[in-house]
Amino acid sequence: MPRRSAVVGFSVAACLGAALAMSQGVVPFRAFAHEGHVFAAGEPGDPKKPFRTVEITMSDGPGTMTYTPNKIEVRKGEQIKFVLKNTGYLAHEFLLDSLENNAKHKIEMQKNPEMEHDDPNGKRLEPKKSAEILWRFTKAGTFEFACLIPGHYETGMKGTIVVK
Ligand SMILES: [Cu+2]
Repeated sequence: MPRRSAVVGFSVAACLGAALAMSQGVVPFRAFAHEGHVFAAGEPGDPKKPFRTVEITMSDGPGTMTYTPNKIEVRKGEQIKFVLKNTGYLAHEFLLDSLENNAKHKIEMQKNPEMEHDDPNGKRLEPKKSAEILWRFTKAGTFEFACLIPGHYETGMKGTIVVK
């Protein structure tokens, strides 16, 4: 099960980083309250609370890979249901995180290109598939959604979410 262990390995690394940050007194303990997961962009949403639906299409063509739209504005505290549709010919992913975490994760993905995601903040979609993510944006700031399959980010698969 190389895929599974790759994902676990990444989580352990994230937790070690969290523990180190806590021991240095840099980050409050509450930030790590989600079963050991660190979600920089907020937290998984509550389907019983109101949400706004944002549809995002993933597509690819000769020399291009895109999310449409690739810029979204959200109010702090708002819940968004992302309806993800892969209309391309290749598999794509949608990983919602801080720019820093996506950059670190991208390096992990270069070592383990087969790493697959099915997490509260990230999905991998085969061609012509769709998926949903319900997310609550609890923090103001600029976050990113990205496809970290090697080569895709560089070809344009990144988007910005501004939380005000
Ligand atoms: Cu992609």
